[in-house]
Amino acid sequence: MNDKMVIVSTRLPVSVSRVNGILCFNSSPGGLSTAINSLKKSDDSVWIGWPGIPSDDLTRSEKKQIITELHKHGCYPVFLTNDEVNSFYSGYSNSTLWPLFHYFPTRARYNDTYWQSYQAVNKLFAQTALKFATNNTMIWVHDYQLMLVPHMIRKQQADASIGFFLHTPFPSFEIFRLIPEREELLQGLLGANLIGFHTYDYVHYFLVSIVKILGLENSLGTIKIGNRLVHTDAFPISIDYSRFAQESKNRKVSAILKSFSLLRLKTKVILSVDRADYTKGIPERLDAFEQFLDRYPQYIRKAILVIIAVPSRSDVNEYQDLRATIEQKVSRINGKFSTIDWSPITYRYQPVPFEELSALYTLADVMLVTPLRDGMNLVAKEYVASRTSHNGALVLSDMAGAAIELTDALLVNPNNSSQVADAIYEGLRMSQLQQRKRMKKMQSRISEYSIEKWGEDFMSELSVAINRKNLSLKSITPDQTNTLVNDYSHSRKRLILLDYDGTLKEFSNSPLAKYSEPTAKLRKIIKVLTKDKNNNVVIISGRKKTALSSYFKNRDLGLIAEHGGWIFNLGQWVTFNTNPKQWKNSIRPILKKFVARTPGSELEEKDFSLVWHYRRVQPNLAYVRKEALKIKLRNALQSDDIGVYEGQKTIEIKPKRMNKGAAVNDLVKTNWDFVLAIGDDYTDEDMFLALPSTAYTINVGIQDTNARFQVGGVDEVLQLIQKIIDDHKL
Ligand code: ADQ
Repeated sequence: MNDKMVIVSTRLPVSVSRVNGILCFNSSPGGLSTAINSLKKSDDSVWIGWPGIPSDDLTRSEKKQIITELHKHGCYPVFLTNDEVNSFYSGYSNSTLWPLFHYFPTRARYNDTYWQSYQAVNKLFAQTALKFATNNTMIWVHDYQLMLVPHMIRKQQADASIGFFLHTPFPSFEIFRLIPEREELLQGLLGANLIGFHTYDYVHYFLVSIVKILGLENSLGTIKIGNRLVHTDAFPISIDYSRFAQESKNRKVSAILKSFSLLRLKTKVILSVDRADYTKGIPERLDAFEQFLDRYPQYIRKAILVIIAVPSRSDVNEYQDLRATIEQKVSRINGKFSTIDWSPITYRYQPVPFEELSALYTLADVMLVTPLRDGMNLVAKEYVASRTSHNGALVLSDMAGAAIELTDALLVNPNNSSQVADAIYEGLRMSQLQQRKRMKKMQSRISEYSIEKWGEDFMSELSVAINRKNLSLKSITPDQTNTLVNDYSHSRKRLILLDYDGTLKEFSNSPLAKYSEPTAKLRKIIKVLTKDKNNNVVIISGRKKTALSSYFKNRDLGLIAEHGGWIFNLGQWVTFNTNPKQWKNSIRPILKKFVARTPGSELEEKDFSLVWHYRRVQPNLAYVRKEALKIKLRNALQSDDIGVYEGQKTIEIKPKRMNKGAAVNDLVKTNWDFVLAIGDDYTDEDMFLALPSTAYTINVGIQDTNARFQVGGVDEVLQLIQKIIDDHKL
């Protein structure tokens, strides 16, 4: 990873604490820190985040000391006050978003002070990131605490290269919609060029929320927002595989193992390692272990459960309660099954050093990883990597993202305690052959896609996303614009085909003609263009002929209405279409029913087509209705000649052969020296295809197009035409 990178995450890999008045620097617990720290970063990369100690407790010289010490680790601190830590970190991040993202809505707290603080702290992070960002810097923002940062950076630096990765699950729409600030959070993320998730399920849930809450649709995971493209994809996070594999053979680890073996005395070890978090399902796991001993008493004195819980977020009430619950359960189960010289559960509420963790992974016959929800879960992967002897069994919750990759684990529903109890039993009894077979398969998957690959994969997709913004958008460059203007000036016989709505005029909320009158500026531009005797200017639109006639009275201007249904020729409107009465009569009642059931939608009846408009419909309802309507219409249409087309917030039913391509067929037979065609939607694509390859075809927008060039919006179209006019005058 050689590009300059600014990593932005709430916590740094190094945490600062005060012990007996002295500042201490330790590595931070948790999956994000473990994962990103394993990436090899270039020397001028920097990782910015909160060092874990509130700034109110620090003197100026201590802050300097922290900056200097962190600098040695490639980090830079964002200092947060006690209040900010309470409202932003413990509050909005860990008491609102965390429970919701893990499907615990009843634990979520909604508080406006939390939200205010979340915004303020996100701003602080964005500003700090911008201090380090130069033109070719990749900014990689991490996790649910900083969802507003991408948009905040984008506002300051429009062409910034920003990636975002979410380490938690992205919940389904029904959960996400509960968040009072759901729109702002989604808008915040859409500031990024690439948004990564652990699994495709999370990508899908995100895209559903985007369409239902913001009304933005996507094409194969790419969302168009304004004149930008935002890409989404799944990048299942991994671990530093070789570090775990090698560590298990380390001498120090062997020594620790030896000391364990003395205690083991042929006891089977079931291991559980987590941050002490209610999402990890530790109390539920204890219940399952109790059931296991009840059901399979032959394992009393023959199997022990080692529970390692690393303290986490202990200033949040839920976490204090959780610790109490775990400890009560441990002591009750120990009380129930212990003998004088044996207890079934060994419990530690503390972080363990890496060598010891590795020794425990090497020791465990069964690894019990049963979170109630988990974005990925690295512990499961760490266990698999540590099993260099290829034996051991992994019992894994199917609510963890890791379950999608580790299908050779014993997969369980963590809420089904009897299933978990049986899986422990199955793991302990599994034959060596079976264990090796399963373990090797899982190892081959994880070793191939290690943390470094994960990081490289994300960064290379980010580069693609950034380049795509410039390359495949076909944005017309200043040089190409100059050539176009020059060709215009040097030609004598010109054809200019202009779509109306979305090209010359911004969309209005209503399809009624009176709401989309041309502006004075537009009228002037059209007048100047048509005055030039060398120009044949044609407005080619889906509008009704009455609308176009009322908009433009210029005698020299050609008009094509209803996508070619009507052509204004020699002072009168002509058509070649047949009477649509029959198919319209069968389709109209369906559309009327949808209008009645969908507040804000309208039916427009043109001479040769019917259009259902949903621009003013609540986005989530529009999404559902539009999909249902398309299916209904396709089933109802008897004739192959009539098609159902999705336009800009419209569903249009019209004869297939009535299209802009057919409409310009006669026009292109003339020998023109210069052809310019501009349009914004699918109807214009037919026109682009019908024109000679030398024509200047321009799509308005950023979707895939047959046009040779693209411009961002109506303003740019008008600017381009104005430039043609101005330069031609010179
Ligand atoms: P976490 O919720 O922290 O991570 P996880 O992925 O399991 O969960 O990572 C925990 C890390 O902490 C592991 O590397 C583990 O070795 C370490 N650890 C746990 N207990 C420990 C102990 N007692 N002593 C020492 N180390 C301990 C978040 C998301 C996850 C996602 C990761 C990475 O919640 O779903 O997998 O980020 O994206």
